[in-house]
Amino acid sequence: MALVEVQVPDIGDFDEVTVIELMVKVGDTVKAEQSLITVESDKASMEIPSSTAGLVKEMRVALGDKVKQGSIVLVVEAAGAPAAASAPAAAAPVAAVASAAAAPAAVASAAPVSSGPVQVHVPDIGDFKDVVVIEVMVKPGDNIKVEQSLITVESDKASMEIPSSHAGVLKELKVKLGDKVNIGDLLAVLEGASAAAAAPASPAPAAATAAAMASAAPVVAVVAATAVAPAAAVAPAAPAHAPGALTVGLPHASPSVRKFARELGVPLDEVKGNGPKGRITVDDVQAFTKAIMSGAVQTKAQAAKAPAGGSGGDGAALGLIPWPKVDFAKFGPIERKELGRIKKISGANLLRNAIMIPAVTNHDDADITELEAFRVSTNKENEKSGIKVTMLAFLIKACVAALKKYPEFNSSLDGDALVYKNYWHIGFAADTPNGLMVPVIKDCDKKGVLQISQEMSELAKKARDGKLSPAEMTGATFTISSLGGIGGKYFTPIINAPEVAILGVCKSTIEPVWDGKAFQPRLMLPLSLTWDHRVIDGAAAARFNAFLGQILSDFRRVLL
Ligand code: CAO
Repeated sequence: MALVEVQVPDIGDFDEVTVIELMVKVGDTVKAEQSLITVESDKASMEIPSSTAGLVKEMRVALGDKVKQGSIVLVVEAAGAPAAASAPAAAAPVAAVASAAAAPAAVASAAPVSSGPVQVHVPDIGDFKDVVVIEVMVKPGDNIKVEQSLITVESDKASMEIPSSHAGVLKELKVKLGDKVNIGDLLAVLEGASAAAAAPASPAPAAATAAAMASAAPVVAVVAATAVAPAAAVAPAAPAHAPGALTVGLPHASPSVRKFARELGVPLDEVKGNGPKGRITVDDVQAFTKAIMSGAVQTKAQAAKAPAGGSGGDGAALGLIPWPKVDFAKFGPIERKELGRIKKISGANLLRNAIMIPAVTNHDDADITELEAFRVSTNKENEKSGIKVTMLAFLIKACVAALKKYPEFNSSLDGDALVYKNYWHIGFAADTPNGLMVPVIKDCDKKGVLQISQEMSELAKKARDGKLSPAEMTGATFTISSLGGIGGKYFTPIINAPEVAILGVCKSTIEPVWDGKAFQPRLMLPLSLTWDHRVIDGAAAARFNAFLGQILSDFRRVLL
């Protein structure tokens, strides 16, 4: 096994550059062309690839070291490496560096002298073809200086900025994010353009032109003309950033880190760089990804989608003031307990539904005196069957009758259309040790009260035992939330989207009801119907409740 010294290859006109990132360590196995270190001059950063594959035996550079062409980066134990492998790296990366750096020079030298509208074209960008526009740094109306960077393009090997050959007001930009461009393509039209007086008359040395770029665009200069990632697949055409984030320049990261972030879908402009000069490293991208996965942080996109308040977002996306942050321990002893999985899921759903649905609740009472007597006698008769009928089973049947009479209550909004469902699957809220669950009884129109009671008790048990299957929790067309067994008078249930209404039921009580001659003791059931005002109006809701009340007070109406 030959020991091979890997040297800094020809890095064009760059003299001494600083090592700002070590991408491998002793003991690592490296591939040929794999990036070993990142170096940076005052104008550009670039990655230095390995000329040979093998095991890293010794690092010869450290962070902050100054290196130049021929400096030994590291020593690898190369399996079967030819002696010549100790020569500087293959020509390809060198060309990439040189051509990227040389690009602005070509622009400047080609600049026509004109006082009218002038066209700015993609200059000679060396061997690069179909490079993707990953950043647009100017917009129509901007006052452009000579050498000011207009766009950033990226190939699989390098990213580079394309400067303007002229000064003037940007009239028209001819490219957009994601476009692929080539040498000679029209980039922009400037007006009131002055000649590129500052441009050298003949091709300037790459370093000199790059320096001009650097002074014109100091924020991004450091990522210009970067070179050489492993010769991997060409980066996807999709822009690396959302358009809104594209105004101030690329985050400070090498092309390989950029590529890595893009593969993971990490928004690089949200990653804090911990490398030298705030540079974003692979470790930073990995740490960011881990933090996202663990839920410790959110991307801006997630925060924008997340609901405000406790279940995720802080409400910023809705333009709300921040959620209050209180150190409760200051006021007394506390215990912190993470929310369970079901609470988190249902919380996020409830919050979305509460915020997004213009919901109104109508309260009413139903006289269930006779129905309750019938229920009690039915249970007595069926004692041996083991099936206990509760008021909720009657309510489900009564609701199906009301839903049939008022079909918009059994519908869902789909964009600008209403989807009416010709099936009646009723969900019922079940209180479980893990939180609220909503099992669904399918085809309630085809089932009797006894069957519904039986299914309900089975599903409620499954819910409490955490054994409900997804199929048993989906497909509801309407939901009932009954607190009847617990207490209360009225409440405002939250609609279970994409349903458009929900019935809340509380504990029935004997109340004095005027029959026209005298007060009679009647068993009254409090009903709270919440409905989506986009679909249902108040009159329909009042009718629905009234009809429900009629059925419950005389259940024979269900048959009509
Ligand atoms: N008025 C008076 N009593 C009622 C009643 C009502 N509206 N509804 C039920 N009851 C009585 C029952 O008859 C039963 O009495 P007995 O024990 O004397 O027979 C007792 O209350 C308990 O009933 P239950 O709660 O076991 O049965 P149910 O069919 O009414 O409800 C279920 C089943 C699963 C819905 C219920 O157990 C449950 O989980 N309720 C909570 C739902 C909930 O949390 N909703 C809120 C959602 S919004 O946050």
